[in-house]
Amino acid sequence: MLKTEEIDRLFKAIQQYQNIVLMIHRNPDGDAMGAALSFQRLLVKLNKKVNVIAPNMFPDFLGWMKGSDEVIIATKQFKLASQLIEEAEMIVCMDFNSFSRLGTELEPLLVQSKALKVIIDHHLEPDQSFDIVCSETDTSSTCEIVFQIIKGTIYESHFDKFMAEHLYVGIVTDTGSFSYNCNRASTYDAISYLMKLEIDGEAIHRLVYDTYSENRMRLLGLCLSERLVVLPEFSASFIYLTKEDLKKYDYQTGDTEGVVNYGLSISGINITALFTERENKIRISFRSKGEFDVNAFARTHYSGGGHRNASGADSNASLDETIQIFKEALSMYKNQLNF
Ligand SMILES: [Mn+2]
Repeated sequence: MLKTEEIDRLFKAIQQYQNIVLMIHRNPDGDAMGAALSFQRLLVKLNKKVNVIAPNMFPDFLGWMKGSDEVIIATKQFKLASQLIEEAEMIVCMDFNSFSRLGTELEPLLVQSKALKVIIDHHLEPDQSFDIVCSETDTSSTCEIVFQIIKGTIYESHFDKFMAEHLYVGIVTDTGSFSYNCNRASTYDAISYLMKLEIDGEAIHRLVYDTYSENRMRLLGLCLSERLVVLPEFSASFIYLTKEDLKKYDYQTGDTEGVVNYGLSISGINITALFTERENKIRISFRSKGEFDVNAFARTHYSGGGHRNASGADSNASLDETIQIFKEALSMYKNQLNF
């Protein structure tokens, strides 16, 4: 549950501090961007100096979001990012639950910072290192939490079309266009409220989803025809991509976004994974149906984490070894997976 005391403390801190930094996680997604840009909009209206910092670049399909061009990308402007973090009186971490999701360059800066540290997030088991915790795992998205935080306060009158569009992006993308993590009436109450601010949900959907490059579409084709492995005995599937695959299709950040979900679209499959071979590690995404907990699965077998039905991890083993670990882990859950 979002605690009203924490929301009160958050707004008291906002009144108190002038210089605020909003941080989002590595590989920013629609939820992180939507949450930070809408919250920034509120804080700017309250005459705060507020910057959004992302560890690395957001995908192109979010480039239309107003204010995205002012997000400070640490890989491009590290000096500026570190200076802003150092000067900040208050740092709000949005859509991630531990400093480690910032990557090795920014993490120490956050740890050293004397700023008041706030988390606004919906991932399981947030770090204990935050001063103010606005975390609720039983919700669609961080954007929905930002909505809940503001709604019902004296700041509610600041909601505008700009904020509504951005919050809508986060809810749509974190629920896969209302196909998972979306069985709560509160999500639709929020959507209904945002719609009344005259946003064009259909246009936003097109801007976010109908943006494939030819290479990205062909990479998806490769994934489905050549790189998909189905393991019916475990109700499991996985897709893998090698470095060479990514190179061949001129991989751009975000090109594998959503690919993992196809493995779960097969009838009778209850867990799936996407293994992507990057420069010095294997990036893994997990998805599951129903009660099978891929947050616990990722934590136990790969020191990763996330949500019950969507999680991720990095592996330092080779691609083959990483896939082997997956297969061996599956055999421990055979009964839980055949539901
Ligand atoms: Mn999220």
